[in-house]
Amino acid sequence: MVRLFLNNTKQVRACRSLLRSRHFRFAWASLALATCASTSMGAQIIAFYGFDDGSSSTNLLLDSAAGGSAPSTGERGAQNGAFAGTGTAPVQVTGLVGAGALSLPGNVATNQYVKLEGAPTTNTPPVLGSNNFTVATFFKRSSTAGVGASTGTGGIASLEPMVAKGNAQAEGSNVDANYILGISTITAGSPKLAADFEDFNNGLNHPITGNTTITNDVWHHAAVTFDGTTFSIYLDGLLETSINPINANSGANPLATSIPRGDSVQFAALGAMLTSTAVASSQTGRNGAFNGSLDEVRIYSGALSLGEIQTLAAAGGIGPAAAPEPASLSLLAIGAGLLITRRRHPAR
Ligand SMILES: [Ca+2]
Ligand SMILES: [Ca+2]
Ligand SMILES: [Ca+2]
Repeated sequence: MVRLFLNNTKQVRACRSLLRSRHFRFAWASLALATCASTSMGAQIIAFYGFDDGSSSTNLLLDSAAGGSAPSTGERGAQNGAFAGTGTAPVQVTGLVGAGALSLPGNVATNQYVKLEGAPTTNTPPVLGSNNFTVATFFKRSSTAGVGASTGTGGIASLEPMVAKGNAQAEGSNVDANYILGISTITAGSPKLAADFEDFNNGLNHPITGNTTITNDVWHHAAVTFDGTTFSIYLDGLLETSINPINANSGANPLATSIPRGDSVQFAALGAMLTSTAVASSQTGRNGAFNGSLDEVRIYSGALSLGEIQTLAAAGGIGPAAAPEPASLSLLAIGAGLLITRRRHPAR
């Protein structure tokens, strides 16, 4: 089956019209199972952290909506970060993109991390949840490793969290995890990109792990997407792994309940996994620690396409050059087929 990934309603309509046409059916009979699908419709950025606005703790952690660079439509308010925990604080370092990046010290026992969604001492209703999502970031993992922690029963047994909204807390309610993106250290000496979420049915975890061993002390780009049915992770602008999560215990309508807990009230964080009760003054409610740097952290309310993820990675000089939109290529191919058909059958 051929699947054409399109980026807006107009392209989807044009694609479907071509697939219905007599010329198309004649010339492309072998591709009769072709479908038209959109990938990134509805994906809006809901938070963005560039770490470019100065080294003070306030400016370093600004969501772009609060005066940072390049805000976009769909922002869910100024979800500025705040340092939480005790001990050594994260600092601003030279950015891969823009002036700065965030360097996290990565010790779960004593060091600080970044809590998003409300001040560290208040549990205001979190707003960075979404059933469908893209979470993306540049990262440079330090050879001085962080601290791996379990994402929950049936999840990833040892993960250093980079961007996460959730922590092992309870099962089957809004204190399940919405999204967790980090580095799996299950296999010693062979860290891999990894992600997890817990579903609406009973909090079942759906872990996914990449194939490529992460090189330390080098910038990479990571992204994880859920588009309603497919959970995918991308490293340096290339697809690593994707799965269609289905909870076998979901009963009559597994697809409807095997989706991420977009209503999670666990707090989003950088360099940590937090429960719904995480507080600033201690490490209570925290698991895992990432040791290294993050830059250009982006959270979207929908799944970006491969081409869009490659564009993000290319901003840091990483991955393949952003390819032409897949839709354009597909329509070009269909158009060529149409021309050939017309030349072979001028009387039609
Ligand atoms: Ca930056
Ligand atoms: Ca849980
Ligand atoms: Ca679970």
